[in-house]
Amino acid sequence: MHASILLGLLPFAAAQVTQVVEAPPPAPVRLNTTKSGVAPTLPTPFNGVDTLQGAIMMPLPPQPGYVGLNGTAPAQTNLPAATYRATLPSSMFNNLVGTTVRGYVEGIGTPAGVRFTVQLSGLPEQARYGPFNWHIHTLPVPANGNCTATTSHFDPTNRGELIMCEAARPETCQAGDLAGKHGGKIATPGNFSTSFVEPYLSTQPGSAYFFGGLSFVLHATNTTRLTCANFVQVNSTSNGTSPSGTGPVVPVFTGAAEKIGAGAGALVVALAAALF
Ligand SMILES: [Cu+2]
Repeated sequence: MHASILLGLLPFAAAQVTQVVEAPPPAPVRLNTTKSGVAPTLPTPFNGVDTLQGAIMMPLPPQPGYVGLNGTAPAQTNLPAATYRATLPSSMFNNLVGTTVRGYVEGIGTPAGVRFTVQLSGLPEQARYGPFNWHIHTLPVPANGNCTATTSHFDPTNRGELIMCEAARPETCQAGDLAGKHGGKIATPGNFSTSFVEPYLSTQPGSAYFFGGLSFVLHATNTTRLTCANFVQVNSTSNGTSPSGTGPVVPVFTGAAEKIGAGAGALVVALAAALF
């Protein structure tokens, strides 16, 4: 190959290097305490726990009797028949996975809890990035689409996430841990859909279990946040089909400053794989 051709390729090579180094991945952070510090089930000795973006990377197995500092969640009854829908944006918060996950999560109040419908498409490659975790988080997604700003799982009973949710006792789980209570991480390729009734969330504004205005977050297996959207009230209700597209506009991520570069993201995945 002529040297002139090589020189011509240099700008492209430089651009690729720049893309990787300008957005380093968040480093895992080792915490020596957990959010709730719930007794009596902390390991002895407790040597801390690795977190990524505030989430525990490897929760301990479920343990019978483990509940939050605020006790178990009470069942939510006689809820307003209001519908709240989180519609995923057309641009992924984190594009390291090479695909855009689209779809929505919708919840409608019933006499006994919230009936949720989940419809996702375009899930990333399972072998590299899955299975995918999914939760309701404590804070809304800001206008710039930064999923990290949603902070931790919605957790009105202050349970923490050191110990995995015991699906057979959902009242002891974090209220926002939809995956933990309803089928686990998403392990199917491509598309995913499910529906269920969730007794420990509410459509009643003012309730400690109200999820309106909060956010839905989809994670890669190492907890990296892939995409997110806010639950906004909509007039129509789901009948199991796709949304009409007439719902409110949700924030669409357009900036680049918060994104994780593809190469950097792969490093995070590799690191997580090494830890597992
Ligand atoms: Cu989450």
